[in-house]
Amino acid sequence: MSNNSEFKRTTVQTTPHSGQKPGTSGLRKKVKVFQQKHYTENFIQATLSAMPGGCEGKTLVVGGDGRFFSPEATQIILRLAAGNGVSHIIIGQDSILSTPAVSALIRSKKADGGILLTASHNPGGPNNDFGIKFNISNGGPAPEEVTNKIYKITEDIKEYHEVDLPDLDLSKTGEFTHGPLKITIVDPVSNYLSLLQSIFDFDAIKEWLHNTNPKPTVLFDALNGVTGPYGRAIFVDTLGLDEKSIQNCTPSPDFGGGHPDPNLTYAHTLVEAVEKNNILFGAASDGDGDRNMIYGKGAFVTPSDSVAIIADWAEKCIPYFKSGVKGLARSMPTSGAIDIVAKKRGLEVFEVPTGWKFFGNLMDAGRLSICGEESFGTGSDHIREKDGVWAIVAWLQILAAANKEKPGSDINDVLMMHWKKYGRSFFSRYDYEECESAGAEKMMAHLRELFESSGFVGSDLSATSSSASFKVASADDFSYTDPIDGSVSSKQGLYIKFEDGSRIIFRLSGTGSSGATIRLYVEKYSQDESEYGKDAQDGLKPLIEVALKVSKLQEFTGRDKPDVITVSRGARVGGARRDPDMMC
Ligand code: VG1
Ligand code: CO
Repeated sequence: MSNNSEFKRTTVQTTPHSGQKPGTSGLRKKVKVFQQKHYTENFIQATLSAMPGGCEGKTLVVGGDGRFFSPEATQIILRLAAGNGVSHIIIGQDSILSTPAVSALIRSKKADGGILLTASHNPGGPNNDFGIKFNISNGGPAPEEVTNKIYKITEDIKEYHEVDLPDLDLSKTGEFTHGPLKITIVDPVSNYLSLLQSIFDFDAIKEWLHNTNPKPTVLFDALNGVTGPYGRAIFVDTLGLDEKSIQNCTPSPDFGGGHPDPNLTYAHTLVEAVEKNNILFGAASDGDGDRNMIYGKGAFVTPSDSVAIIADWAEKCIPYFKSGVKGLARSMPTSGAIDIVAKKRGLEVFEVPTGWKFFGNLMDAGRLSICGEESFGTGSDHIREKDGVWAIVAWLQILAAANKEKPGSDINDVLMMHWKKYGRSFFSRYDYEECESAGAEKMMAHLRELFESSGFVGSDLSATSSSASFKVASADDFSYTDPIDGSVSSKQGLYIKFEDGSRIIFRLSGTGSSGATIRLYVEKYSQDESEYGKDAQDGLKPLIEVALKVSKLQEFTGRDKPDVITVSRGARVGGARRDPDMMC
């Protein structure tokens, strides 16, 4: 048996790389940036140094979505972990682990944290993005206190510590010794699968899938991301469905050249197959498996509705929630559909800033069970990350239950039932990608100034193409005080709330790898049944006009069209500044 002293720990001199500030979800940059000399090493050293309680003698989980540069980054992590005195590393075979699976492993193995190698839904490959994210011992993304510390260390880093180890073979599962490190290489799927089996009633889903005439058709699309093996284990091996029920299920380092983002634009392989083959239930997840899209023939579930509907059905049909749902939550720009469910059910509901890291404390304190974000993120306190596959199975469970109540129910029926009970929140998001940072910042500064000017609150903002006008009820920069630890996160998005309950929100993205992406969110609530079947785009038009006018977005950015529009009944894309209306 080896001991630490036999291995030569070396200290390597380095100089800081600028811009290593973790964003909404880790550090995301072009692969070429990570490949620069000492770039990845600096960030890993800073992460290990910033670990709460230090990293010496600790256990870490390492894995990711298998994107280009993951094997190299894994070997760097092993060398630096050894150099910094980490004692045990649990790795997914071939360095593959979905983000939810990392969170589950940290929790079940009682590890002290995890390093995730992913840029999530951003494209991969030598000319695209890589990313590194640090999760803490509860299995969730490191809070801002830790990420700020990481950034601070990167700003004046002078050295890092490593043990010069040969590359470890990551292809075989088992227990190994690698220099001073104990290594456990695990099958990426089994631990996660048994967690899901303890949460859901798979027999009820099977009963619906196999004993209904005609048999419900199902299609899962992993978009060549990490969920391929998880999808196969669930749809084929557990639910006993045909091979044809899954597609794009082999993880690829560049996601087959695609954009592993589950929305109606980028998951077109799913959308086309569902429409062509009349599939009742279609679903996709993103590169690292934490996002999901639910899409059946002619029916698209917005993420804001999805989380509200799961929250509404959970206690009734998902065994994990049988003993009760503790509380609900959403990110600030997510529609208020879940708030209405909470109110009717007498549950606490929280509004947190964008990013999953803000849900963890509430879950740890036992006040939050189910939460979501408008950006295709849905999850619960079974782990501390959003969980795409979990959300997909939750929808299968709901459909199985709905079919018990009313045979033949499909996704549209579940949606309509929900809106009839609670009203409908129309929601849309416009993304202006890779704008010039200076222009985007100026637009935000202009809005801040406007919000502070006297008379803005109470004023009427009018649309350009109609007589519609909206009275400003409040306008501010969203600030959040964590109810558990009292930490304050400010400047989390500019919102205007109107007297009729509608909202418009402006945020700058924290996940892009270059330039500034402006996100504009609009929301309107309706209890008029005659509107429920409508496309959100029409009803929201006056609000969007108001948003563009008040922000002077075009003037500041030169953009007259967004790149991506996500609407209640679909996402349309403009791609490289193309006309989004042409692409629906
Ligand atoms: C986006 C989404 C946010 C999500 C984050 C990470 O952040 O808006 O809701 O939590 O991505 O998701 P931003 O700052 O670009 O708006 V993932 O699937 O990339 O881990
Ligand atoms: Co993701």
